[in-house]
Amino acid sequence: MDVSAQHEDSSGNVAEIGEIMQAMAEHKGCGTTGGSGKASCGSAAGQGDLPTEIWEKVKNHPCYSEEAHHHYARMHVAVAPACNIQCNYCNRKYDCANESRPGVVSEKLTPEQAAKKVLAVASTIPQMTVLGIAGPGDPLANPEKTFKTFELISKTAPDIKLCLSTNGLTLPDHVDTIARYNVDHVTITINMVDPEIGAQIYPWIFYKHKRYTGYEAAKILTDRQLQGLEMLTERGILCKINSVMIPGINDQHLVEVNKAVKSRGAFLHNIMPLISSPEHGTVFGLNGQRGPSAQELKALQDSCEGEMNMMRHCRQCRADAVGLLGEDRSAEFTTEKIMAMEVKYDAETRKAYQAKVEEERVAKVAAKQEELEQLAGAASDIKVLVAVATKGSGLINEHFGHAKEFQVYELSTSGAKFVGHRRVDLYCQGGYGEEDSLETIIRAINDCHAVFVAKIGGCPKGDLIKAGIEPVDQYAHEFIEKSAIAWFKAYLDKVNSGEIVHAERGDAAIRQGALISAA
Ligand code: CLF
Ligand code: SF4
Repeated sequence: MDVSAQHEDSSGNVAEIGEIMQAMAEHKGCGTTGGSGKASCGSAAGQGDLPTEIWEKVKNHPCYSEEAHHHYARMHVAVAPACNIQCNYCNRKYDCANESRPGVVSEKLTPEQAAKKVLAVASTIPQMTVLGIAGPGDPLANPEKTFKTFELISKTAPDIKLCLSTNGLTLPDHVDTIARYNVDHVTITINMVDPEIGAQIYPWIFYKHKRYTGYEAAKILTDRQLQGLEMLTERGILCKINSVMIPGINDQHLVEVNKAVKSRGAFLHNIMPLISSPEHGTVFGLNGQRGPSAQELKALQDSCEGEMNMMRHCRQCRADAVGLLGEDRSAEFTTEKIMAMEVKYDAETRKAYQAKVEEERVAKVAAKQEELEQLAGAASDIKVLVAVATKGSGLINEHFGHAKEFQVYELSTSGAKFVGHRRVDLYCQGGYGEEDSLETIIRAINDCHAVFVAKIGGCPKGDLIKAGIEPVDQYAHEFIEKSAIAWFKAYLDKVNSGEIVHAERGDAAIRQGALISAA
Protein backbone atom coordinates (compact mmCIF):
# COMPACT_ATOMS: atom_id res chain seq x y z
CA MET A 1 0.00 0.00 0.00
CA ASP A 2 1.33 3.42 -0.92
CA VAL A 3 0.91 5.63 2.10
CA SER A 4 3.05 8.50 0.98
CA ALA A 5 0.32 11.16 1.33
CA GLN A 6 1.18 13.77 3.94
CA HIS A 7 -0.76 16.20 6.04
CA GLU A 8 -0.10 18.80 8.68
CA ASP A 9 -1.45 18.36 12.21
CA SER A 10 -2.61 21.19 14.45
CA SER A 11 0.87 21.61 15.94
CA GLY A 12 2.29 22.22 12.52
CA ASN A 13 4.01 18.84 12.28
CA VAL A 14 3.93 17.09 8.98
CA ALA A 15 2.98 13.48 9.46
CA GLU A 16 2.60 10.51 7.18
CA ILE A 17 -1.08 9.63 6.85
CA GLY A 18 -0.04 5.99 6.77
CA GLU A 19 1.67 6.40 10.16
CA ILE A 20 -1.40 8.02 11.64
CA MET A 21 -3.74 5.37 10.26
CA GLN A 22 -1.44 2.69 11.66
CA ALA A 23 -1.35 4.42 15.05
CA MET A 24 -5.14 4.57 15.02
CA ALA A 25 -5.51 0.96 14.03
CA GLU A 26 -3.15 -0.11 16.80
CA HIS A 27 -4.72 2.13 19.41
CA LYS A 28 -5.57 -0.15 22.31
CA GLY A 29 -5.80 1.87 25.49
CA CYS A 30 -8.64 4.12 26.42
CA GLY A 31 -7.70 7.10 28.55
CA THR A 32 -11.25 7.30 29.79
CA THR A 33 -10.98 3.89 31.44
CA GLY A 34 -8.88 5.34 34.16
CA GLY A 35 -5.52 4.74 32.60
CA SER A 36 -5.51 1.04 33.35
CA GLY A 37 -3.69 0.55 30.09
CA LYS A 38 -6.05 -2.27 29.31
CA ALA A 39 -7.30 -2.71 25.79
CA SER A 40 -10.69 -1.15 25.47
CA CYS A 41 -13.40 -0.60 22.90
CA GLY A 42 -11.40 1.52 20.51
CA SER A 43 -14.38 3.49 19.38
CA ALA A 44 -14.59 4.63 23.01
CA ALA A 45 -11.27 6.40 22.48
CA GLY A 46 -11.17 9.87 23.94
CA GLN A 47 -9.44 13.09 23.08
CA GLY A 48 -6.17 12.04 24.68
CA ASP A 49 -6.01 8.75 22.79
CA LEU A 50 -6.14 9.93 19.19
CA PRO A 51 -4.17 12.31 16.99
CA THR A 52 -5.87 15.73 17.14
CA GLU A 53 -6.91 15.63 13.51
CA ILE A 54 -8.60 12.26 13.93
CA TRP A 55 -10.28 13.31 17.19
CA GLU A 56 -11.75 16.33 15.40
CA LYS A 57 -13.24 13.99 12.80
CA VAL A 58 -14.76 11.50 15.24
CA LYS A 59 -15.62 13.51 18.34
CA ASN A 60 -19.19 14.24 17.33
CA HIS A 61 -19.80 11.31 14.97
CA PRO A 62 -22.15 8.96 16.81
CA CYS A 63 -20.95 5.84 14.97
CA TYR A 64 -17.21 6.49 14.99
CA SER A 65 -17.13 7.41 18.70
CA GLU A 66 -19.00 5.31 21.25
CA GLU A 67 -18.83 8.17 23.71
CA ALA A 68 -20.34 10.59 21.19
CA HIS A 69 -23.29 8.32 20.50
CA HIS A 70 -24.86 9.18 23.84
CA HIS A 71 -24.99 12.84 22.82
CA TYR A 72 -25.03 13.30 19.03
CA ALA A 73 -27.48 12.15 16.40
CA ARG A 74 -27.22 11.07 12.79
CA MET A 75 -29.70 10.96 9.99
CA HIS A 76 -29.95 8.96 6.79
CA VAL A 77 -31.66 9.94 3.57
CA ALA A 78 -32.94 7.09 1.41
CA VAL A 79 -31.92 8.35 -2.03
CA ALA A 80 -30.23 5.20 -3.38
CA PRO A 81 -32.69 2.45 -4.35
CA ALA A 82 -30.65 0.26 -6.74
CA CYS A 83 -28.13 -2.42 -5.84
CA ASN A 84 -25.47 -4.25 -7.86
CA ILE A 85 -24.99 -7.40 -5.81
CA GLN A 86 -27.15 -9.93 -3.99
CA CYS A 87 -26.50 -10.86 -0.37
CA ASN A 88 -28.16 -13.98 1.04
CA TYR A 89 -29.37 -12.00 4.06
CA CYS A 90 -31.14 -9.38 1.95
CA ASN A 91 -34.61 -9.18 0.46
CA ARG A 92 -34.80 -6.34 -2.07
CA LYS A 93 -38.27 -5.38 -0.91
CA TYR A 94 -36.54 -3.87 2.10
CA ASP A 95 -33.55 -1.65 2.92
CA CYS A 96 -29.93 -2.68 2.42
CA ALA A 97 -29.39 -5.14 5.26
CA ASN A 98 -25.68 -4.24 5.37
CA GLU A 99 -26.75 -1.38 7.64
CA SER A 100 -30.46 -1.86 8.30
CA ARG A 101 -32.19 -4.63 10.11
CA PRO A 102 -33.96 -6.80 7.55
CA GLY A 103 -37.65 -6.14 7.12
CA VAL A 104 -37.34 -2.35 7.34
CA VAL A 105 -38.65 -0.24 4.48
CA SER A 106 -37.68 3.42 4.09
CA GLU A 107 -39.37 6.22 2.22
CA LYS A 108 -37.35 6.98 -0.92
CA LEU A 109 -36.43 10.59 -1.69
CA THR A 110 -35.05 12.67 -4.55
CA PRO A 111 -31.81 14.57 -3.78
CA GLU A 112 -33.80 17.82 -3.54
CA GLN A 113 -36.28 16.32 -1.08
CA ALA A 114 -33.36 14.88 0.85
CA ALA A 115 -31.65 18.27 1.09
CA LYS A 116 -34.82 19.85 2.47
CA LYS A 117 -35.19 17.00 4.94
CA VAL A 118 -31.64 17.49 6.21
CA LEU A 119 -32.25 21.18 6.87
CA ALA A 120 -35.57 20.41 8.58
CA VAL A 121 -33.97 17.84 10.86
CA ALA A 122 -30.90 19.99 11.54
CA SER A 123 -33.16 22.85 12.66
CA THR A 124 -35.25 20.61 14.91
CA ILE A 125 -32.47 18.42 16.32
CA PRO A 126 -29.40 20.65 16.83
CA GLN A 127 -27.31 17.69 18.01
CA MET A 128 -27.72 16.05 14.57
CA THR A 129 -24.17 16.26 13.25
CA VAL A 130 -23.90 13.58 10.57
CA LEU A 131 -25.73 12.86 7.35
CA GLY A 132 -25.30 9.31 6.08
CA ILE A 133 -26.41 7.70 2.84
CA ALA A 134 -26.85 4.00 3.44
CA GLY A 135 -29.46 2.76 1.03
CA PRO A 136 -32.07 1.48 0.65
CA GLY A 137 -29.81 -0.16 -2.01
CA ASP A 138 -26.12 0.61 -2.48
CA PRO A 139 -25.26 4.35 -2.56
CA LEU A 140 -22.48 3.80 -5.10
CA ALA A 141 -24.78 1.85 -7.40
CA ASN A 142 -26.70 5.17 -7.52
CA PRO A 143 -23.79 7.61 -7.81
CA GLU A 144 -25.66 10.53 -9.40
CA LYS A 145 -28.33 10.67 -6.70
CA THR A 146 -25.84 10.08 -3.90
CA PHE A 147 -23.34 12.76 -4.93
CA LYS A 148 -26.03 15.26 -5.94
CA THR A 149 -27.42 14.95 -2.40
CA PHE A 150 -23.97 15.49 -0.88
CA GLU A 151 -23.41 18.49 -3.13
CA LEU A 152 -26.68 20.16 -2.12
CA ILE A 153 -26.05 19.60 1.57
CA SER A 154 -22.43 20.72 1.58
CA LYS A 155 -23.62 24.03 0.13
CA THR A 156 -26.54 24.67 2.50
CA ALA A 157 -25.31 23.05 5.73
CA PRO A 158 -21.51 22.88 5.62
CA ASP A 159 -21.23 22.05 9.35
CA ILE A 160 -22.80 18.63 8.80
CA LYS A 161 -20.41 15.73 8.31
CA LEU A 162 -21.03 13.54 5.27
CA CYS A 163 -20.96 9.77 5.61
CA LEU A 164 -21.44 6.91 3.20
CA SER A 165 -21.95 3.17 3.46
CA THR A 166 -21.32 0.80 0.54
CA ASN A 167 -20.87 -2.83 -0.42
CA GLY A 168 -17.64 -1.71 -2.09
CA LEU A 169 -18.10 -3.21 -5.56
CA THR A 170 -17.76 0.10 -7.41
CA LEU A 171 -15.86 1.91 -4.66
CA PRO A 172 -12.50 2.24 -6.49
CA ASP A 173 -14.28 4.11 -9.31
CA HIS A 174 -15.64 6.73 -6.91
CA VAL A 175 -12.81 7.40 -4.47
CA ASP A 176 -11.79 10.67 -6.14
CA THR A 177 -15.38 11.93 -6.12
CA ILE A 178 -15.77 10.91 -2.46
CA ALA A 179 -12.66 12.94 -1.61
CA ARG A 180 -13.81 15.88 -3.73
CA TYR A 181 -17.13 16.11 -1.86
CA ASN A 182 -15.34 15.96 1.52
CA VAL A 183 -17.03 12.73 2.52
CA ASP A 184 -14.80 12.00 5.47
CA HIS A 185 -16.32 8.74 6.71
CA VAL A 186 -16.91 5.67 4.56
CA THR A 187 -18.23 2.30 5.67
CA ILE A 188 -17.56 -0.80 3.57
CA THR A 189 -19.37 -4.04 4.33
CA ILE A 190 -16.75 -6.79 4.15
CA ASN A 191 -17.97 -10.23 5.18
CA MET A 192 -15.06 -12.26 3.80
CA VAL A 193 -11.65 -12.10 2.20
CA ASP A 194 -11.86 -15.71 0.97
CA PRO A 195 -14.01 -16.17 -2.17
CA GLU A 196 -14.88 -19.77 -1.14
CA ILE A 197 -16.65 -18.30 1.87
CA GLY A 198 -17.94 -15.38 -0.18
CA ALA A 199 -19.70 -17.77 -2.57
CA GLN A 200 -21.85 -18.93 0.38
CA ILE A 201 -22.91 -15.33 1.11
CA TYR A 202 -23.24 -13.73 -2.34
CA PRO A 203 -25.06 -15.66 -5.12
CA TRP A 204 -24.22 -13.04 -7.77
CA ILE A 205 -22.84 -9.61 -8.54
CA PHE A 206 -23.44 -7.32 -11.52
CA TYR A 207 -20.15 -5.81 -12.62
CA LYS A 208 -19.25 -3.95 -15.83
CA HIS A 209 -22.53 -4.90 -17.54
CA LYS A 210 -22.11 -8.58 -16.73
CA ARG A 211 -23.52 -10.93 -14.11
CA TYR A 212 -21.01 -13.09 -12.25
CA THR A 213 -21.87 -15.94 -9.88
CA GLY A 214 -20.19 -18.20 -7.32
CA TYR A 215 -16.45 -18.04 -6.64
CA GLU A 216 -15.78 -15.65 -9.51
CA ALA A 217 -18.33 -13.13 -8.20
CA ALA A 218 -16.95 -13.27 -4.66
CA LYS A 219 -13.36 -12.92 -5.92
CA ILE A 220 -14.18 -9.74 -7.85
CA LEU A 221 -16.09 -8.36 -4.87
CA THR A 222 -13.33 -8.96 -2.30
CA ASP A 223 -10.63 -7.56 -4.62
CA ARG A 224 -12.66 -4.41 -5.25
CA GLN A 225 -13.52 -3.94 -1.57
CA LEU A 226 -9.90 -4.19 -0.42
CA GLN A 227 -8.67 -2.00 -3.27
CA GLY A 228 -11.28 0.64 -2.39
CA LEU A 229 -10.29 0.50 1.28
CA GLU A 230 -6.62 1.04 0.44
CA MET A 231 -7.43 3.94 -1.86
CA LEU A 232 -9.55 5.66 0.79
CA THR A 233 -7.06 5.28 3.64
CA GLU A 234 -4.27 6.56 1.38
CA ARG A 235 -6.30 9.76 1.09
CA GLY A 236 -6.80 9.99 4.86
CA ILE A 237 -10.54 9.19 4.71
CA LEU A 238 -11.71 7.38 7.83
CA CYS A 239 -13.00 3.91 7.04
CA LYS A 240 -15.23 1.68 9.08
CA ILE A 241 -15.77 -1.95 8.14
CA ASN A 242 -19.14 -3.59 8.78
CA SER A 243 -19.18 -7.38 8.89
CA VAL A 244 -22.25 -9.54 9.36
CA MET A 245 -21.50 -12.50 11.66
CA ILE A 246 -23.06 -15.63 10.13
CA PRO A 247 -22.49 -18.64 12.42
CA GLY A 248 -21.03 -21.65 10.59
CA ILE A 249 -20.18 -19.59 7.49
CA ASN A 250 -17.90 -16.67 8.34
CA ASP A 251 -17.79 -16.48 12.16
CA GLN A 252 -14.29 -17.98 12.49
CA HIS A 253 -13.15 -16.27 9.30
CA LEU A 254 -13.99 -12.75 10.55
CA VAL A 255 -10.76 -12.81 12.56
CA GLU A 256 -8.94 -12.99 9.19
CA VAL A 257 -11.11 -10.21 7.81
CA ASN A 258 -10.22 -8.13 10.86
CA LYS A 259 -6.49 -8.59 10.17
CA ALA A 260 -6.90 -7.82 6.47
CA VAL A 261 -8.74 -4.56 7.06
CA LYS A 262 -6.49 -3.48 9.89
CA SER A 263 -3.42 -3.90 7.70
CA ARG A 264 -5.06 -1.66 5.11
CA GLY A 265 -5.65 1.15 7.60
CA ALA A 266 -9.32 0.74 8.57
CA PHE A 267 -10.18 2.83 11.63
CA LEU A 268 -12.99 0.76 13.09
CA HIS A 269 -14.50 -2.72 12.73
CA ASN A 270 -18.20 -3.25 13.37
CA ILE A 271 -19.14 -6.93 13.65
CA MET A 272 -22.94 -7.10 13.58
CA PRO A 273 -25.16 -10.11 14.26
CA LEU A 274 -27.01 -11.74 11.36
CA ILE A 275 -30.70 -11.13 11.92
CA SER A 276 -32.52 -13.86 10.13
CA SER A 277 -36.04 -15.19 10.24
CA PRO A 278 -38.31 -16.80 7.62
CA GLU A 279 -40.70 -13.83 7.38
CA HIS A 280 -37.91 -11.67 5.93
CA GLY A 281 -37.98 -13.89 2.83
CA THR A 282 -34.19 -13.94 2.53
CA VAL A 283 -32.18 -17.01 1.49
CA PHE A 284 -30.76 -17.30 5.00
CA GLY A 285 -34.15 -16.65 6.61
CA LEU A 286 -35.78 -19.39 4.54
CA ASN A 287 -33.02 -21.98 4.91
CA GLY A 288 -32.97 -21.64 8.70
CA GLN A 289 -29.56 -19.98 9.00
CA ARG A 290 -29.39 -18.76 12.59
CA GLY A 291 -27.83 -15.58 13.94
CA PRO A 292 -25.32 -15.56 16.82
CA SER A 293 -26.24 -15.39 20.50
CA ALA A 294 -25.14 -12.39 22.56
CA GLN A 295 -22.26 -14.40 24.07
CA GLU A 296 -21.03 -15.62 20.67
CA LEU A 297 -21.06 -12.08 19.27
CA LYS A 298 -19.23 -10.63 22.27
CA ALA A 299 -16.62 -13.42 22.22
CA LEU A 300 -15.80 -12.68 18.57
CA GLN A 301 -15.69 -8.92 19.16
CA ASP A 302 -13.44 -9.48 22.18
CA SER A 303 -11.10 -11.71 20.20
CA CYS A 304 -10.70 -9.05 17.49
CA GLU A 305 -10.29 -6.19 19.96
CA GLY A 306 -6.60 -6.82 20.52
CA GLU A 307 -6.16 -6.23 16.79
CA MET A 308 -8.05 -2.97 16.27
CA ASN A 309 -10.85 -0.63 17.38
CA MET A 310 -14.16 -2.46 17.60
CA MET A 311 -17.56 -0.81 17.31
CA ARG A 312 -20.16 -2.33 19.60
CA HIS A 313 -22.87 0.30 19.61
CA CYS A 314 -24.24 -0.15 16.08
CA ARG A 315 -28.05 -0.23 15.93
CA GLN A 316 -28.36 -1.53 12.34
CA CYS A 317 -30.26 1.63 11.39
CA ARG A 318 -32.87 1.97 8.69
CA ALA A 319 -31.97 3.88 5.50
CA ASP A 320 -34.09 6.85 6.62
CA ALA A 321 -33.17 6.75 10.33
CA VAL A 322 -33.24 10.03 12.25
CA GLY A 323 -32.12 10.72 15.81
CA LEU A 324 -29.75 9.33 18.40
CA LEU A 325 -28.65 5.76 17.67
CA GLY A 326 -31.26 3.58 19.29
CA GLU A 327 -34.10 6.06 18.87
CA ASP A 328 -36.08 6.42 15.67
CA ARG A 329 -37.64 9.79 14.89
CA SER A 330 -38.08 9.13 11.17
CA ALA A 331 -41.88 9.28 11.44
CA GLU A 332 -41.64 12.95 12.51
CA PHE A 333 -39.97 13.77 9.20
CA THR A 334 -42.01 12.16 6.45
CA THR A 335 -41.89 13.84 3.02
CA GLU A 336 -45.38 15.17 3.54
CA LYS A 337 -44.47 16.78 6.87
CA ILE A 338 -41.16 18.16 5.60
CA MET A 339 -42.63 19.74 2.52
CA ALA A 340 -45.13 21.54 4.73
CA MET A 341 -42.41 22.75 7.13
CA GLU A 342 -40.92 26.19 7.06
CA VAL A 343 -37.26 25.55 7.60
CA LYS A 344 -34.92 28.05 9.22
CA TYR A 345 -31.38 26.74 9.29
CA ASP A 346 -29.52 28.57 12.02
CA ALA A 347 -25.89 27.49 12.30
CA GLU A 348 -25.32 29.69 15.38
CA THR A 349 -28.11 28.06 17.41
CA ARG A 350 -26.74 24.66 16.49
CA LYS A 351 -23.27 25.70 17.57
CA ALA A 352 -24.51 27.06 20.91
CA TYR A 353 -26.46 23.87 21.59
CA GLN A 354 -23.47 21.71 20.77
CA ALA A 355 -21.28 23.78 23.10
CA LYS A 356 -23.68 22.85 25.93
CA VAL A 357 -23.45 19.20 24.94
CA GLU A 358 -19.67 19.43 25.23
CA GLU A 359 -19.99 20.81 28.78
CA GLU A 360 -22.20 17.83 29.64
CA ARG A 361 -19.62 15.44 28.22
CA VAL A 362 -16.82 16.98 30.27
CA ALA A 363 -18.92 16.71 33.45
CA LYS A 364 -19.66 13.07 32.67
CA VAL A 365 -16.01 12.15 32.19
CA ALA A 366 -15.02 13.99 35.39
CA ALA A 367 -17.68 12.14 37.41
CA LYS A 368 -16.49 8.81 36.06
CA GLN A 369 -12.85 9.59 36.85
CA GLU A 370 -13.77 10.51 40.41
CA GLU A 371 -15.60 7.23 40.93
CA LEU A 372 -12.77 5.26 39.33
CA GLU A 373 -10.33 6.65 41.86
CA GLN A 374 -12.44 4.99 44.56
CA LEU A 375 -11.89 1.69 42.78
CA ALA A 376 -8.14 2.17 42.47
CA GLY A 377 -6.19 -0.59 44.17
CA ALA A 378 -9.10 -3.06 44.16
CA ALA A 379 -7.74 -6.38 42.92
CA SER A 380 -10.21 -8.81 41.42
CA ASP A 381 -10.66 -10.82 38.24
CA ILE A 382 -14.43 -10.53 38.48
CA LYS A 383 -16.20 -9.10 35.44
CA VAL A 384 -19.94 -8.57 35.35
CA LEU A 385 -22.37 -7.23 32.78
CA VAL A 386 -25.10 -4.77 33.70
CA ALA A 387 -27.99 -3.44 31.60
CA VAL A 388 -28.98 0.23 31.60
CA ALA A 389 -32.21 1.99 30.60
CA THR A 390 -31.33 5.35 29.06
CA LYS A 391 -32.81 7.99 26.78
CA GLY A 392 -29.37 9.47 26.06
CA SER A 393 -26.91 12.06 27.43
CA GLY A 394 -25.08 9.25 29.27
CA LEU A 395 -27.71 9.24 32.03
CA ILE A 396 -29.85 6.55 33.69
CA ASN A 397 -33.00 8.35 32.73
CA GLU A 398 -35.48 5.79 31.37
CA HIS A 399 -38.16 3.80 33.17
CA PHE A 400 -37.90 0.02 32.94
CA GLY A 401 -41.34 -0.20 31.35
CA HIS A 402 -40.56 2.42 28.68
CA ALA A 403 -37.20 1.04 27.54
CA LYS A 404 -37.03 -0.07 23.90
CA GLU A 405 -33.45 -1.17 24.40
CA PHE A 406 -30.96 -1.67 27.20
CA GLN A 407 -27.33 -0.65 26.94
CA VAL A 408 -24.90 -3.23 28.29
CA TYR A 409 -21.71 -2.37 30.19
CA GLU A 410 -18.97 -4.71 31.33
CA LEU A 411 -17.71 -3.81 34.80
CA SER A 412 -14.29 -4.76 36.10
CA THR A 413 -11.61 -3.15 38.24
CA SER A 414 -10.63 -1.25 35.05
CA GLY A 415 -13.99 0.55 35.05
CA ALA A 416 -17.15 0.45 32.95
CA LYS A 417 -16.93 -0.44 29.29
CA PHE A 418 -19.82 -0.26 26.82
CA VAL A 419 -20.12 -3.70 25.18
CA GLY A 420 -23.45 -3.66 23.40
CA HIS A 421 -27.14 -3.08 23.50
CA ARG A 422 -30.24 -5.28 23.46
CA ARG A 423 -33.46 -4.34 21.76
CA VAL A 424 -36.57 -5.39 23.65
CA ASP A 425 -40.34 -5.18 23.43
CA LEU A 426 -41.88 -2.45 25.56
CA TYR A 427 -42.92 -3.83 28.94
CA CYS A 428 -45.36 -1.05 29.72
CA GLN A 429 -48.41 -1.15 27.45
CA GLY A 430 -50.24 1.98 28.58
CA GLY A 431 -51.03 1.36 32.20
CA TYR A 432 -50.30 -2.34 32.53
CA GLY A 433 -47.24 -4.55 32.25
CA GLU A 434 -47.03 -7.11 29.45
CA GLU A 435 -45.92 -10.45 30.94
CA ASP A 436 -44.82 -11.87 27.57
CA SER A 437 -42.57 -8.86 27.04
CA LEU A 438 -41.06 -9.31 30.48
CA GLU A 439 -40.01 -12.82 29.55
CA THR A 440 -38.31 -11.61 26.37
CA ILE A 441 -36.64 -8.76 28.25
CA ILE A 442 -35.23 -11.20 30.79
CA ARG A 443 -33.98 -13.41 27.95
CA ALA A 444 -32.34 -10.37 26.30
CA ILE A 445 -30.44 -9.32 29.43
CA ASN A 446 -30.05 -12.76 30.96
CA ASP A 447 -26.25 -12.42 30.94
CA CYS A 448 -26.47 -9.31 33.19
CA HIS A 449 -26.16 -9.22 36.98
CA ALA A 450 -28.18 -6.01 37.36
CA VAL A 451 -30.40 -3.62 35.44
CA PHE A 452 -30.15 0.13 36.13
CA VAL A 453 -33.35 2.10 35.65
CA ALA A 454 -34.83 5.49 36.55
CA LYS A 455 -37.93 3.76 37.91
CA ILE A 456 -39.47 0.28 38.06
CA GLY A 457 -42.74 -1.19 39.31
CA GLY A 458 -43.13 -3.92 41.92
CA CYS A 459 -44.16 -6.72 39.52
CA PRO A 460 -41.22 -6.64 37.11
CA LYS A 461 -38.90 -6.05 40.07
CA GLY A 462 -39.94 -9.35 41.65
CA ASP A 463 -39.59 -11.32 38.41
CA LEU A 464 -36.15 -9.85 37.71
CA ILE A 465 -34.95 -10.77 41.20
CA LYS A 466 -36.28 -14.31 40.69
CA ALA A 467 -34.28 -14.47 37.44
CA GLY A 468 -31.15 -13.40 39.35
CA ILE A 469 -31.00 -9.87 37.90
CA GLU A 470 -30.86 -7.09 40.50
CA PRO A 471 -33.07 -4.09 39.64
CA VAL A 472 -31.18 -0.92 40.62
CA ASP A 473 -33.07 2.40 40.79
CA GLN A 474 -30.99 4.22 43.38
CA TYR A 475 -28.95 6.03 40.70
CA ALA A 476 -31.93 7.50 38.81
CA HIS A 477 -30.93 10.44 36.57
CA GLU A 478 -27.23 10.08 37.41
CA PHE A 479 -24.40 9.38 34.96
CA ILE A 480 -24.27 5.75 33.79
CA GLU A 481 -20.58 4.95 34.10
CA LYS A 482 -20.06 6.69 37.42
CA SER A 483 -23.11 4.88 38.89
CA ALA A 484 -22.15 1.51 37.46
CA ILE A 485 -18.63 1.79 38.92
CA ALA A 486 -20.06 2.74 42.34
CA TRP A 487 -22.42 -0.25 42.22
CA PHE A 488 -19.57 -2.55 41.17
CA LYS A 489 -17.39 -1.38 44.04
CA ALA A 490 -20.22 -2.21 46.48
CA TYR A 491 -20.67 -5.59 44.71
CA LEU A 492 -16.98 -6.44 45.14
CA ASP A 493 -17.10 -5.40 48.80
CA LYS A 494 -20.03 -7.78 49.37
CA VAL A 495 -18.20 -10.61 47.59
CA ASN A 496 -15.04 -9.96 49.60
CA SER A 497 -16.91 -9.88 52.90
CA GLY A 498 -18.67 -13.16 52.07
CA GLU A 499 -22.11 -11.51 52.06
CA ILE A 500 -22.74 -12.80 48.53
CA VAL A 501 -21.10 -15.37 46.29
CA HIS A 502 -20.17 -14.25 42.78
CA ALA A 503 -21.65 -16.52 40.11
CA GLU A 504 -21.36 -16.39 36.32
CA ARG A 505 -24.57 -15.62 34.40
CA GLY A 506 -25.85 -17.51 31.33
CA ASP A 507 -26.15 -16.49 27.68
CA ALA A 508 -28.65 -13.97 26.28
CA ALA A 509 -30.71 -13.79 23.10
CA ILE A 510 -30.31 -11.13 20.41
CA ARG A 511 -33.79 -10.15 19.39
CA GLN A 512 -34.72 -11.22 15.89
CA GLY A 513 -37.16 -9.35 13.68
CA ALA A 514 -37.53 -5.91 12.25
CA LEU A 515 -37.56 -2.66 14.14
CA ILE A 516 -41.02 -1.20 14.30
CA SER A 517 -40.83 2.56 14.51
CA ALA A 518 -42.28 3.73 17.79
CA ALA A 519 -43.52 7.04 16.44
FE1 CLF B 1 -25.09 6.23 8.95
FE2 CLF B 1 -23.40 4.35 8.88
FE3 CLF B 1 -22.57 6.79 8.59
FE4 CLF B 1 -23.39 5.96 10.91
S1 CLF B 1 -25.07 4.45 10.62
S2 CLF B 1 -23.86 5.70 7.19
S3 CLF B 1 -21.62 5.21 9.82
S4 CLF B 1 -24.02 7.82 9.91
FE5 CLF B 1 -23.94 3.69 12.58
FE6 CLF B 1 -26.34 2.91 12.04
FE7 CLF B 1 -24.57 1.13 12.72
FE8 CLF B 1 -24.39 2.33 10.43
S5 CLF B 1 -25.31 2.73 14.00
S6 CLF B 1 -26.02 1.02 11.04
S7 CLF B 1 -22.75 1.99 11.89
FE1 SF4 C 1 -29.16 -5.97 -0.10
FE2 SF4 C 1 -27.37 -4.14 0.63
FE3 SF4 C 1 -26.56 -6.61 -0.08
FE4 SF4 C 1 -27.50 -4.89 -1.90
S1 SF4 C 1 -25.60 -4.67 -0.68
S2 SF4 C 1 -28.04 -7.06 -1.70
S3 SF4 C 1 -29.14 -3.84 -0.79
S4 SF4 C 1 -27.79 -6.10 1.72
